[in-house]
Amino acid sequence: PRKERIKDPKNVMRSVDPAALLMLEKAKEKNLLSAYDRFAAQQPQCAFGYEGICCRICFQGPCRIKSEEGPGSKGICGAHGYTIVSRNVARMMAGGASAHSDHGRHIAHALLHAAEGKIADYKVTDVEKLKRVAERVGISTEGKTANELAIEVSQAALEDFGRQTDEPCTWLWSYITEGRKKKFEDCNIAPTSIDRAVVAMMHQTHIGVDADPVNIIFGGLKTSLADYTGMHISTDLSDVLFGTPKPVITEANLGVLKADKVNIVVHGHNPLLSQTVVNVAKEMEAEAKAAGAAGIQLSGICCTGNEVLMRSGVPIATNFASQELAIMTGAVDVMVVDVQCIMPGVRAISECFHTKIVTTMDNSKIPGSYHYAFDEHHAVESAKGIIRLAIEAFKTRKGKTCEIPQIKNKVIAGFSLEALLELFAALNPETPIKVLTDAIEAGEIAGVALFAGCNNLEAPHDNNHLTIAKELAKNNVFLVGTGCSAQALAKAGLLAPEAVEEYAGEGLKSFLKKLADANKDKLADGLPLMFHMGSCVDNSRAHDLCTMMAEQMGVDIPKVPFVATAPEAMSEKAVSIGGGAVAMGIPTHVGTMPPIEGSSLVYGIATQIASDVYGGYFIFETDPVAAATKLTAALDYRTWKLGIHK
Ligand code: MSK
Repeated sequence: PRKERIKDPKNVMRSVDPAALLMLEKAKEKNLLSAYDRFAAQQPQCAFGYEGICCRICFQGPCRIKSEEGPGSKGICGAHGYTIVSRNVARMMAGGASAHSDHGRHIAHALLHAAEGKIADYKVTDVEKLKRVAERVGISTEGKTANELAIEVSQAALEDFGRQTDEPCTWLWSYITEGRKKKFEDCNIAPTSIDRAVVAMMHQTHIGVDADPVNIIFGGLKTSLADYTGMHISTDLSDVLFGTPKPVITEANLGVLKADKVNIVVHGHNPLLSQTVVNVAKEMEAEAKAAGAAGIQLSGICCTGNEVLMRSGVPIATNFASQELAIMTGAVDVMVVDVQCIMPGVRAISECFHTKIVTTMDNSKIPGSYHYAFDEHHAVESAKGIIRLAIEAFKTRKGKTCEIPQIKNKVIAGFSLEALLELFAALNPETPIKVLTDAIEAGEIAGVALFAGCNNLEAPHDNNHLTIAKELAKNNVFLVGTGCSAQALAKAGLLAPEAVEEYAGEGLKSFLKKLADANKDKLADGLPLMFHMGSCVDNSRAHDLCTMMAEQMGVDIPKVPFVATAPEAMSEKAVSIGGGAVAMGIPTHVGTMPPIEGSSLVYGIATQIASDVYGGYFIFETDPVAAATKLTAALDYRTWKLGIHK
């Protein structure tokens, strides 16, 4: 697939999102550049780097694997291609684990400081969730106030970052099956602490340390499980601070921007500031109106967008690949960004408009942007400052034309695991998860697929997400999603009930109809084709769903009809999430090629040896229709092994 990409630098179909296509047309007219143009300009990309056989770990290099034999077939130190490929990919896993976990650490500190009374702008919002988490991680709730419990829970979470003894991370061990615990112990891939797993991986892949690709990849899986731990901490403690999501009805795509309102777009991943902006914006409507605006319009991009969508119903503006296109509408007054997935390109494009880019985190600045140093002690103050900056920017926009594509779709989202189980409970109050597993056992649905991950312009923007989702729905697969994948479907209208009628196979349709009928009193609008479970870190919610299914079915995860797909993966976090899913025993499709094709041995470890050892494995398939066929086959194989005949 990579060779085709290099031969086709123009990547003719750039997006399947009609709003993005409209903006790309306008960009062309005005000669505005975006990631779509830069992708084409980067072609042909370096084949050595693309295949993972470029080593830059020491600066005798870069070394490239140039031939099959002779001195050019190894790095200067003698590193084989398989060592170079595995070191590179394992370092990606460590990078992803660092990003998710640092986010989790930030949330844990905020909860601890709020509970200790050191910060006033946050508090324990969801006491029931706090109790559930405490019980799950083995902390007694008896006779403790919410703050006392929150202190113990956040301290236990922080211990998972820096433990120096050899017990596995609490958040990992508390949420997985007994079978997985044994497997991780046998393979020595259970992290004892997040920071240690990442440091160990950086050491293991230093020049002249580990040359064994299996050992390196297994070390990478340990960082992936550290990543899982950090994601789970982020999800749990965000729910405690801001509330566990419940179903919300909202909209998605660039049409959610409003020319007559102050448009504030929140972008990145960490809900600490963005949720405060959302909360404070309600109080500042009057200030916006005094400036001549019809009000404040909030919208989101990437996973900060997902966090505030899930808890407050804030509409989605767009997803990763098209973030610059939102600014090209001329309607965005402030884009407030925190960490991860923020293209530095947003700053350059904002120069052509009145838009202000506001960075907020010490570790994530863009030269030339406004920086509001965010600390949780002054969250409300920072949020107010940012909203006032947006109101000022709105004043300078008055009289200028906005070119907002009038394209948006209805979205039903907010399906935390708790919310999903509540839907099931309407049919089976005793054992809600049985509603799902019974439907699989009856052959009504083929299994469950988790859609995760990013956009990668190697594939036409959003095309893989939509094609695979439609194909799987047609084949009666129950769909859950997170991140930019769920946003792709939201923008295209697949998180609206109408999509069920249009795309679901007969079995899935009848299953969703029963569920919708039983929940009519709570969700009169019906149910979506895919259940949006949240941001990237909320893949932990989907993992918990899979674990519950395993426990209900009385098997370990490698036997559960559950698959995952990252149709347009691109980030280190995606590599880490993928590694974790495979270690958990889940067949995991990736629709854009990670840099591993330079070693058939590493490719084999990912696609076959992983399966033999963990029961989960990677499926690399860039054709979305073929990918859907392979995912359906993986589900069918598992249902057949369970003795379920459709
Ligand atoms: S934002 S990691 S592009 S999903 Fe979570 Fe989207 Fe991927 Fe970033």
